[in-house]
Amino acid sequence: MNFSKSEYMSNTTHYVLGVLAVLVFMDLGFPIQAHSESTLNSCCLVGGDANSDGTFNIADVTFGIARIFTGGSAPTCLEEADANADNAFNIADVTFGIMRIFSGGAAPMCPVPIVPVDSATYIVTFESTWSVITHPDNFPPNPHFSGLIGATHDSTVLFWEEGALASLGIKSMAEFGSKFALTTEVGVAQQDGSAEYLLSGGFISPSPGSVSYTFEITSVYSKVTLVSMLAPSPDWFVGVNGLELYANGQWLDTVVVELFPYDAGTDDGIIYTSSNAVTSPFEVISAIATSPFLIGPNVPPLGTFTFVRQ
Ligand SMILES: [Ca+2]
Ligand SMILES: [Ca+2]
Ligand SMILES: [Ca+2]
Repeated sequence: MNFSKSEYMSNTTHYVLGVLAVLVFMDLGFPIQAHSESTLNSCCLVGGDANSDGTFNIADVTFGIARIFTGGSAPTCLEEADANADNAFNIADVTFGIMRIFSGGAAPMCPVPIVPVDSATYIVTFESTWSVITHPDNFPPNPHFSGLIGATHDSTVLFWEEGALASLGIKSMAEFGSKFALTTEVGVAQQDGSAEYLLSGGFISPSPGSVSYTFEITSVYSKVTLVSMLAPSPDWFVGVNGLELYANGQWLDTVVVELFPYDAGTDDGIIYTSSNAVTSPFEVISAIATSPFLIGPNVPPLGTFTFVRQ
């Protein structure tokens, strides 16, 4: 039987209207046996091309309906059948295809394959060398470091940075060794999806000494920020910001970071035991390259963070 173009269009329209009626019927709450298949391979060349013949058209919609409702052939490439690119092939893709063909809906696309989350456990050891021997200039009594505090996070958040003003969390950590405000800031980052785990470890007293802390980390939030106040001091601290532990799809086995002193820019004191003197206005965080840390031409490190994957 031959159809004229108008008859063909009319038949196709009736067919699609029938399918839409089925879909509406389903949306009203009458369950239709349908299945959903996940798409994790990466075979997609033409988005929405459920029958993998190199083009997307009404035949792909028909193919998808046959598969879902009447046990028709499986797509050779599920990603091509996943017209709405949500990493699953199901009735929503048929609807998406119909909308594209008959109502000017969005064009089908190849889905971005889901990358599995990779997790790891690390032990960080903070070893402080800061002592009257390494930094004899006005070395204070009771030298210690406050409890480790920080987070694992992605690249969309920065808790501190040289050249930037300190947050309230960094200020209170650097001046008083307090974890409270920085913990709140990590909580905000967790809420907005930029940080995953709060890191909160032990202190060192007296320095020199060491403390270790074990933490979990995942490849989605593979950066580490971790800080500690050196005390007594006006607003001085050590730490890392956004240290990357995952590179080229692999966890780094061991990362050693030498720690140098930073000034939070919030207290004016110039010796370890200076009394409180608010910096006004606040200045940016800066590496300290002067007394009491400058020994000859250099500032010797105050210690190290060693991150070892378990
Ligand atoms: Ca096709
Ligand atoms: Ca889909
Ligand atoms: Ca200061």
